[in-house]
Amino acid sequence: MRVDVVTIFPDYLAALDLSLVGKARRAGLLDLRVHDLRDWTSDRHRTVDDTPFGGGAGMVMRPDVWGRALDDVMGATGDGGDDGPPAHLVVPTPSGEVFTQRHAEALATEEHLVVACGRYEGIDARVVEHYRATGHRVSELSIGDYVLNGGEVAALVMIEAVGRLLPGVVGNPESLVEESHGAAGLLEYPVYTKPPAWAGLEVPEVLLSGHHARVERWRRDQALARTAARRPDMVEALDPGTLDRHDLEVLAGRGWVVEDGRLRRSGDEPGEPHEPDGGTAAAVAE
Ligand code: 6GU
Repeated sequence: MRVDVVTIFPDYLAALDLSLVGKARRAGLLDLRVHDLRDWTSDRHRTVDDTPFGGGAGMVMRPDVWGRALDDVMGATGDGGDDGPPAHLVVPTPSGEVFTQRHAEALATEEHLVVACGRYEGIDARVVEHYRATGHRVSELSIGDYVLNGGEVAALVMIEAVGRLLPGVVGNPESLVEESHGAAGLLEYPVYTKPPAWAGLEVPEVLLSGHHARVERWRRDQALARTAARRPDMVEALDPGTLDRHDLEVLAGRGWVVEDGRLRRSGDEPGEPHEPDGGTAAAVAE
């Protein structure tokens, strides 16, 4: 996969030399190139922004500078030319759809991503409009409900999430199967290693038992209980048809019932959002 990142802070992306993503680059699995947006400015001050039409606070990034940069890194025609399909443009922005593992999985199938990191109040809206109109897929994505100063940290998050899904990047592909936000729709169960006693705390006995079926059942109970305590939105999204009787008992113990083929907190009026009770990890695991 090829990934081009355009930013006014190329040094921000230096972390992508490290760890798994850095290894993937050195192994030739990921061709990642970081570009300085100011290389496409034409004035003495290398200006990338200006005041917003309509007034208001802050500055907006100019479409002409972004257009020159993106035409260069994506290929100007958008028809893919002779070097593959048109690039998929990713624009990190707090006003985008929330980036999830599903987005990471979809982006990991692309041949060429271009990530446009905005700063200030964002990029002139015509940039996204123009690249959509010229045949590019464009994804405006947020990494969560909080505000960052620019798209660079979000780009790091997305590139790491996508990069580890590329074939050959994670040594043991099995480790991608059971993790949180996988297909089961549950958070991951708690994990333990040696020593078996530490700080007065014992590893749960079942994990030392060597009884594979009991370990699997315990882990699933823990995943269900954690998800119920921390992520009621994920419990609501579960298909009760994929749950066995024991699963439903664990959820019932946490106040979840099946009604009209969907999971619902008993006692809640349909349509009334549930107030999280702030349950701690310790309360979950017991
Ligand atoms: Cl993608 N950008 C900025 N500036 N802030 C964010 C974000 C992105 N996602 C969450 N907050």
